[in-house]
Amino acid sequence: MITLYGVYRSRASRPLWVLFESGTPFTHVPVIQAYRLPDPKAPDAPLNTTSAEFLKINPQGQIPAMTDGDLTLTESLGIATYLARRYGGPLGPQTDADSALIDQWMLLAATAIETPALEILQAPQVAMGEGITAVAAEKLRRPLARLNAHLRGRDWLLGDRFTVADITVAECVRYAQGHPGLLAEFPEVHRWLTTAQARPAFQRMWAGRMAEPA
Ligand SMILES: N[C@@H](CCC(=O)N[C@@H](CS)C(=O)NCC(=O)O)C(=O)O
Repeated sequence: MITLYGVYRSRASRPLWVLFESGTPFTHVPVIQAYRLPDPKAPDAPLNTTSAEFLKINPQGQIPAMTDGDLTLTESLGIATYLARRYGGPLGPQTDADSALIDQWMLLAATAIETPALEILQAPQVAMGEGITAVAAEKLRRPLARLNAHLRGRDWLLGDRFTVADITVAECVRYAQGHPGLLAEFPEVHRWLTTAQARPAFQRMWAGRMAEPA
């Protein structure tokens, strides 16, 4: 039985989207980030990333984490791809080439998109936010241009099949969606992201997220 640890308002959104796409049953344990609590060590504090019980699952104290029988995994992208391979049917790779392409796009998202996109998401809360946003947007233009060219004439990253690659990349690009004009520069990325986010499984994940306190 799968147990997924981590609130919706975290990178747990990635495996949650995979689980909802595939209709896989799981137990959800909504561990919250300690930094979001006034006193994470208080006796009545909810289960959080510094709780002793959770540190037994992920000694690094980060969400998401997952157990499936004897297997314990951390790292949202590793969990998402495991779930897609093991339980996701067409969401996962069907051939070695699929497998390589899923890794390629996931690694592009993790190394070239996630950090600058997060800087855009968090910029409104920090000093010098406008400057940070401008620099981050410039860093994103190169990988977004690549995605844009690749998606021309394709519905999804692997062609006509929606896969875990679309989930992992879309969840990283999402962080930059608040930028006022960036995605308009990349219409194929905009089309692809909007279509992915219209899927019932994304909507279910998003509703879960909205139901949690900000
Ligand atoms: N590379 C990790 C990053 C995990 C991560 O930073 N998780 C955040 C929530 S999205 C967290 O647990 N923050 C609490 C902390 O770092 O103390 C992954 O993708 O799973």
